[in-house]
Amino acid sequence: MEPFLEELQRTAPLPIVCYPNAGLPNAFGGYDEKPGAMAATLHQYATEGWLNVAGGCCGTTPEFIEAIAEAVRGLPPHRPVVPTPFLQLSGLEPLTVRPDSNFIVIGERTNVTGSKRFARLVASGKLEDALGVARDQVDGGANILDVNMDEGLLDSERAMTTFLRLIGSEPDIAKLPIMVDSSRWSVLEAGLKCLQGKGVVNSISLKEGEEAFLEHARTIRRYGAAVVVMAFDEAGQAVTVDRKVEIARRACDLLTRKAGFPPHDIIVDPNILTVGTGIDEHDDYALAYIEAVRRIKEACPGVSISGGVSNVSFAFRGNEPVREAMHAAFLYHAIRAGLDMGIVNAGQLAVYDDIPADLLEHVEDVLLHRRPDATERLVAFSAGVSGGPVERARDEAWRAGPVERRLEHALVHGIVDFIEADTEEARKRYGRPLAVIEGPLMAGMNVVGELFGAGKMFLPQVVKSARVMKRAVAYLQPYLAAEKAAGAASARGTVVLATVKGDVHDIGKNIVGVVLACNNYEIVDLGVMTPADTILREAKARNADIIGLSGLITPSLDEMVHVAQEMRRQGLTLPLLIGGATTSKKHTAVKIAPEYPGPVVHVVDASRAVDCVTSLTSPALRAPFVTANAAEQAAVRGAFATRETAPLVPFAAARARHAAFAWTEELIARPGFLGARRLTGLPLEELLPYIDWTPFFHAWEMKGTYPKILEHAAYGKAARDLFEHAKVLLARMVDRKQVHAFGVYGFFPASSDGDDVIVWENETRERERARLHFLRQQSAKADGEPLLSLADFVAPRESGLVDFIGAFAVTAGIGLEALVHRFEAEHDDYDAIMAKALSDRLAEAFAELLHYRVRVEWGYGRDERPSLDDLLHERYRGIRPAPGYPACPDHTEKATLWAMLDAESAASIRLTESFAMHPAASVSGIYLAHPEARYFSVGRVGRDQIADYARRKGMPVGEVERWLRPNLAYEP
Ligand code: THG
Repeated sequence: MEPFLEELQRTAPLPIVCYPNAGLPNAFGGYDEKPGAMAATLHQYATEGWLNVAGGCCGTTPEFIEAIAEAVRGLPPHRPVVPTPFLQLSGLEPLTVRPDSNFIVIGERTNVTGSKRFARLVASGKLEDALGVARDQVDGGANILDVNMDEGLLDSERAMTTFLRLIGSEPDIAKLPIMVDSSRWSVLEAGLKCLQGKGVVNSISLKEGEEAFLEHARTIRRYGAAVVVMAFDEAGQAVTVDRKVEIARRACDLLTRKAGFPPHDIIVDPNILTVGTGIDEHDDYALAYIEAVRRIKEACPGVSISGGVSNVSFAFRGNEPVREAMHAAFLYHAIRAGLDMGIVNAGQLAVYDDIPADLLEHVEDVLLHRRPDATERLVAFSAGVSGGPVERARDEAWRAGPVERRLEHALVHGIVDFIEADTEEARKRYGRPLAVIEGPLMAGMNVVGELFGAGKMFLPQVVKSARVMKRAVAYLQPYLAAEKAAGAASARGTVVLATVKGDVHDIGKNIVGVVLACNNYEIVDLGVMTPADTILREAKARNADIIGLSGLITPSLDEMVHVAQEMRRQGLTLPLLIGGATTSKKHTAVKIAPEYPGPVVHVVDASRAVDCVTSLTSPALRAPFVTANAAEQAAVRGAFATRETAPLVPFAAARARHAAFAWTEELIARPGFLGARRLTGLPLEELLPYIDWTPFFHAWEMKGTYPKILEHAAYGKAARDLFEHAKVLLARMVDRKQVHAFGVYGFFPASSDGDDVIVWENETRERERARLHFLRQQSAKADGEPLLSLADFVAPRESGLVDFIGAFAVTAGIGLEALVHRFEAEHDDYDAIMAKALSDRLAEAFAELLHYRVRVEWGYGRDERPSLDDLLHERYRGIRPAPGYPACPDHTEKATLWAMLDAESAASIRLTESFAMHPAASVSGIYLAHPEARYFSVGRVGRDQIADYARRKGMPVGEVERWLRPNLAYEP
């Protein structure tokens, strides 16, 4: 083989080769493109990192090749960015099957044995019409198209070839990956030759022994396709659970060890066999399949599972309603057991919840073999069930009720579809717009409030209700204005909300605003980064009843104290609410409440805000509420003042107990490059596999871990609905590129110098580029346990070795603001909050993806093969602590990172005066590669350390204290 081909095969098993024509042929069949222009285009592609091989085809000459070679010389070859451990298929468009993907629908109708119509059209050569069958499956929601031409009277190889080529020129069909379905190898191979993208071979099995199996598997691999393996072996078809699992295990083992298949390119089909045949041995077939799915998922991690769903109901051929109910019920149970995909009649899938209860019971009796006479009973019952396919009709019975009931229903269920018409109807009936708001709309919101209070509705649903309410009010607005009654506000009170100066986080604040607005409070939302004087000015101007402050980063705690002091100075007495991630009951009681004579109340989460505001604005409830709150805070302060604090280890002694490593050359990992690199134009799709969904549910105040939370009984459908909606919005944000991900990261020579880390200009270690300052633990620990500082994990200057440190800043919030404004303009707080929460997740996913890439580029992680779960639980070498978090709690160190990376211009992330990152959906940190580096909390530090730290930073002690005070309870 040519050395360059060998090199290519080693470095890029799936190379991207680009050798274009010199433009389109002109009217004379000649080519008009010039070498320079073509070379410029290929230069651009190569600069983007898209190419492994470049060249020229029709119309090019040696001059072209010379120009192209010159234009791409020295440019880096394409490398797959991140290997995804998921099944990825493609037609013209990619399809990635992730553990959290929805069920994948494989359209079954393009099958001459599975559809009489299709068979007829193919046999009579009406291939154009046969394409219509394929298109119907696409329109019916198929994600993959199964094509089968196994009919005795057909030349199956030719039919397969012709039909696949025809599909290839229909982009609306060819966008799907193809599953070539045949029991004959020659037909499968004929199909493989016609696929563009990455398809699936359906199927191979061990029926004819290992040798043939492996030979076929290797060939499929060479074509780059995925494979379906049926649960057959030399002894025949697997019918019992044990046999299904045993064969699956053996086949997967052979495929991964001897045919070079990664598990995610294997699809196991454990045989869906027909039930309800009247033969007793068949009664457990469906159950055996479902149980096999569960066990194979465990036995063969990473593989997908599929099956031909319509097989299960062959015994009821001719009775479509019963068959569809059987398919829906079978899928319901099999998907819960872990089924990833199925061959089905796309577009004809019934919804489990829509199956009439009596039919469902009879069908499940058969499928789950719940009684010995199940089949007889279903046969008898099904005689009465006929007619068209089960309707997927949405239950719209509620539309028949009176307008008050309809408004209530729409509010409770968050349905906006009819709200304007219903509001108009109510306006006509009630005469005055205000009467509609105070009448049926408020009544509906009261129901929402009650259900929420009773734990029967959850925050996302309430926010959806609020969206309906806002739409209704927006619709009435012009009438309200005309009536001049707008001023005669009926609100229960006015609340001014703001995220304090220096902070940009507002998801929690927005949720509180929405929930309060639903409860008929007038909300004046001042947004983020609001200075104290703006808050006070607006509160006075709007004659506010309450001020609510929000913040996420620790310096905001100090800013809240400042706002309280200003309120006192200006003589205000209205209640002050404190909320946000770093706020606490303790901080509120100890640091904020003493600064202000009015009530200061810490609000744990949005669901508590209503209670609290109701009490504070009700003449009867206010006094007892305020008294109880003050008493509780006095108790907290008392406990704080008399708290027993363990003595700290003196700073000098703590330093002497640093983590001491035997530093050697081998311990140090050398990064693949030095300096900073930008990452722009990263496709958001690449981030999706790295999303950790658990914090997303927390943002909506739903506690639990993903994916278990979806099945959490307490939340009913709420968690699933929220997740579904999130996925739809996320897909739209990604597809339409509504937000963008920017990032910058770099590696630098570094040495530790005491508890500082010097970042060098270069490896000669002569000039300092920057200096990072870290704090050290001082809380007593068992003897021999080191007291840690992050500096411990970098080779000390004295060691004579050059070590390295990394830094990064990423955001997925570019463009988010515009999107959020658009939603807010449409009175859609639900999507506005959702978009922010999703951008936050994307930014974290970006940090995770980048860390993965960094570990590979740095080298020490090159041989790690972490699973997604490992990634999300950070089970790998190397850490990425962030300034402002427990291991290095000083936010001001971000300024040093920004200087090292030039992050503001490289990634468009700004630091606010409190060192919060703007946009909020950003993550930054440093990378440490030492094998024993781990996260820890600095905890309490002593005055002796504060003094030393201030000296190292060249700041007055008072200034350092200002930044550290909210973080650290240092010695008084
Ligand atoms: N596993 C794998 N591949 C498969 C199957 C499987 N491929 C073929 C089959 N089984 C899945 N496809 C179908 C397609 C249609 C029907 C059943 C399975 C079907 N057709 C109607 C019938 O026969 O009654 C036809 C009705 C009509 O003509 O309109 O039920 O298990 N890997």
